[in-house]
Amino acid sequence: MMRLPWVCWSECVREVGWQTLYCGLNACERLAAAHQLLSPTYPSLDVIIAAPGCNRRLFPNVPAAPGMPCTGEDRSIYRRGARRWRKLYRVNGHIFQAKRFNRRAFCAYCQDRIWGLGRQGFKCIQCKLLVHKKCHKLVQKPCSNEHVDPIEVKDDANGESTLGRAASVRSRAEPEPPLPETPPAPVAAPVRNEDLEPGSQRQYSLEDFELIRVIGRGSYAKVLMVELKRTKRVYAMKVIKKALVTDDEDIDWVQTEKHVFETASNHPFLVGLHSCFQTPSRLFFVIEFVRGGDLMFHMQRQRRLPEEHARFYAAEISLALHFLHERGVIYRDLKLDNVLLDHEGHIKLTDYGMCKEGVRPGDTTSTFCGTPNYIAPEILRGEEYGFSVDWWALGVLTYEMLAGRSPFDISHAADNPDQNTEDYLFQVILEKTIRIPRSLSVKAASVLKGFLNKSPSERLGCGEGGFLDIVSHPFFKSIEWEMLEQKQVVPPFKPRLEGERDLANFPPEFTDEPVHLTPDNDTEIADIDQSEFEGFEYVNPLLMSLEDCV
Ligand code: ISQ
Repeated sequence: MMRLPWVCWSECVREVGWQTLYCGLNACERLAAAHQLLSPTYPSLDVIIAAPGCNRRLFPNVPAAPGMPCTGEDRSIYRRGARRWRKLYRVNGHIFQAKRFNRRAFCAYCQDRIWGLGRQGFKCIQCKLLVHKKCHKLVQKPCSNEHVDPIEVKDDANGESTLGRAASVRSRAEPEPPLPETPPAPVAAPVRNEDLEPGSQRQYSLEDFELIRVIGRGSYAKVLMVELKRTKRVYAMKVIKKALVTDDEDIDWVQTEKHVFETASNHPFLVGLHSCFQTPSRLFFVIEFVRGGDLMFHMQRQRRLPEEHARFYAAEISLALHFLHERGVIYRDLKLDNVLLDHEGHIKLTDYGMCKEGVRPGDTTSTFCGTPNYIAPEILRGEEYGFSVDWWALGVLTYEMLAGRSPFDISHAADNPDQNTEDYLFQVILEKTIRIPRSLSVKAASVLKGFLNKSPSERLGCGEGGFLDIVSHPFFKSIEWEMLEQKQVVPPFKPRLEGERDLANFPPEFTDEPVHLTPDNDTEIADIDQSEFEGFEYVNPLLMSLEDCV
């Protein structure tokens, strides 16, 4: 386990709605990395860190009032992104990662070509040796570059190795060796609208939209509020830099996100897709705009929610998850930040980049991924898992709504460097008995215990009765599920909105950001294999016909 040379140091203490934060951040360059490693989730984590010997402070001030940020404070640091840990296979000193090759490459073991669909090849992340997946265990030649990248690898059941921690694996070694040349494919040329057959779908491009404001930001993407000039309708636009989508696993998530968007467009509690297009440097998802902000934003202002409110959100989220599960999709990234509220107060889940598609009942998968505070014990134990992980995450989220803190709140451990790591959080998730606040009703306590059962086979929603066990749980007795699914139940809270474009429910650290996209950089573009993004363009026919009604 990595030891961190940080000491805990708090300067000013303040109330931010539902939790206490100490701020007084240290401005040394390692802050971002240290923050990622030290603070397990978002705000509850009053760790504020300073490197020994570094005394430049970002916030040597106290906030004007409880709940207000310190001057210069960027609240986005409290939102933690989801991660996908890569699976690596160690053989003869090589550390192989699955790769998809769409250019010519040859197997160093059998000399045949590596080509085709799926992750057909393996590449050593140290010496860059390329082999077929089927040949990787047979490689006799030891890795020539074993000293690079000390990476923590834990053995999995197959005697192969699964990586434990994201930060260490994300750092990539040297640049890729050149593969035999084939000219890079051009960006799929957008069809010009005037060339389309009457009645066929028009393609969109950046020129069709006016960029209005930044409304969100994640590790890979920036989300903007935009206007489609032709109709004056407002949309959210997720912008992803192709240069950040560099390896095959990343390209997979872009494709998964697009597929799930297409499925999601048919459900009232899932954000739907309007269109997709690309420029040489970026991918664009145009998404329906959901105006009420996310549950993270609202929880930061509410401390905790009345049971009635939490029940309503948990029930709508359950319907959205069940819809995805029925279509073979594990969502894998349920968290407060990904639950949006529409203008009436109904929920919509967003962000499908972590989803796993093609899962039939009884199927399992094994990728180690998610947002640390919400990761289910079976993932942490390295077990194969299925839809159960989403019901666990719903338990964590419902607990947060009802208790105003995480069930795995380790903020008390802030000043102990050994207890401030992600590994410690994972140990707590695996071993700690969850304490339910005594202020909660018996039914609420029971539903939380049901979802937060560390054994997936005994977890609520995962037994023989499946989703019906959730529907019939006493906590949800007052829910009329059919009415709920039709949006016929009035939400308990209506976001305050003055007009269609009011951004009062989005964090100012995003909305105050300048909205422009940086100009394309030719050298960066030259390194992008555009063939990876062929066929990304998409127009949702349902939304198109709605638009034509305008
Ligand atoms: C839609 N509306 C508002 C915010 C959003 C954030 C991410 C994705 C879609 C969104």
